[in-house]
Amino acid sequence: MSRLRFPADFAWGSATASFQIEGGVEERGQCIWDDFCRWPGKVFEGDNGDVAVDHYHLYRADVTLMARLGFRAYRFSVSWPRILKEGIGEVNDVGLDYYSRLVDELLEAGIEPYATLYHWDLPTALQRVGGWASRDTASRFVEYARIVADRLGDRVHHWITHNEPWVVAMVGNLYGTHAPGWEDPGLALQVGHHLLLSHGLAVPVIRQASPGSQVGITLNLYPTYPATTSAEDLDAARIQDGFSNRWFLDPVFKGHYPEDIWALAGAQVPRVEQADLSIISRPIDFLGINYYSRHLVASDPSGPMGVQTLHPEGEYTQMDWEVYPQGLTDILTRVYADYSPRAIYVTENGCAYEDVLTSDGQVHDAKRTAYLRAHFAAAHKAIAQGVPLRGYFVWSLMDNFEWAYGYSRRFGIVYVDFQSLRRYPKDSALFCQSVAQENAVVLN
Ligand code: IFM
Repeated sequence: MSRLRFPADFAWGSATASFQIEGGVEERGQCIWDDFCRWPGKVFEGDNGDVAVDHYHLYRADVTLMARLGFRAYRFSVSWPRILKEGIGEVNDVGLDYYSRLVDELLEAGIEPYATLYHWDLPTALQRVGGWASRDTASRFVEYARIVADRLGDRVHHWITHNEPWVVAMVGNLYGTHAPGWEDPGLALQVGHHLLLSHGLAVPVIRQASPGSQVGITLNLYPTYPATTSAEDLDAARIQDGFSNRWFLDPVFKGHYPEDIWALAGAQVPRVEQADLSIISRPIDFLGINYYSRHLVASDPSGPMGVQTLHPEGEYTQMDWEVYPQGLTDILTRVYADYSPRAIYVTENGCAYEDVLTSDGQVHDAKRTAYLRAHFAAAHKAIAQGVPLRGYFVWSLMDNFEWAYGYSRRFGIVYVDFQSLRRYPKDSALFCQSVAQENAVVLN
């Protein structure tokens, strides 16, 4: 048995996102996910976020639960249409007050708030005038960020501009399986550029409104491995890595798009104005990494970009994502070696499995516990190799609306009965509690 101890001030937390948990639809404006849920066939069984797990009304009890589980940090997102129902214009004080109360409640419980400004719920009114495909939306985002940071900035000291801009751009605009549901490669790259631009524009604004705070961005990253050491497969891995990782990492940390992928994109490259990349690469205080799995790829001239993604033998979660803890060590060490972020947080990591609630209110989710244990150990390995990893947020605090999968995928360490909305900590929550309390992971 070995015991892996984490640095003294390590932030153990859980993460959620507004649309996935809040509900409280009557007190906010419409967003693109409300619309997407009504698009027949796009979301599992037409599920929606109207009630979700009603965190909007149950937040006090949820904060108490987090504290009971020993978490000292919580990553949540602010719903733009709850602050500005039309995306711009009149501020919805009810919405701002809600987040202010949430933050107070967290602080009182000894939990440090980490606020994400955009976790995918773009106001419908802004989508009607082009959404992220329009450069104007970047400026609208900055106004929204200023309003939120002005109100919460005295108490929130960690800000994340965007969650997974790759997913917003590609899954929403290239693959069409997320809102707004388009399938247009050029549009997707333009959206990605505007997301990055809005990030860079917002950084100094947040810093001004929230002096002394730490500002960063969260990217979903996939360590990418070639199937063999052949030149073709190595090339396929380079391309896949460029598309999934470097397309966002390079602009943020190096002030340019990766040349190889830019060339591959041909006529689909985004329109970029002169100062954009220096704005996008303004220094940030930390990088958030969301890690779930890896890519294993081979060359395939008939595949997209000449790449085929393989499905190796192994263990998979209910999302059909391979369980690959070593990938977390690899992505953390690689990102630190290539980009030197000042600090890194794992802002999401977790898994969906088919959980069963027993008649006495327990969930014995041994696979999730094993998954988390192995990934915590993988993070520890990276710290031992010098990576400045400052915290780790489990995705997710509780079962919630899993986007196109609706309520059919449970990522929580707390089980939610979607009918009664009662919460039941799973065994994995108790495991996280022991890790957070002891600041150490025990390996069998
Ligand atoms: O639920 C999502 C979250 O909103 C963003 N990152 C991945 C999670 C699991 O799919």
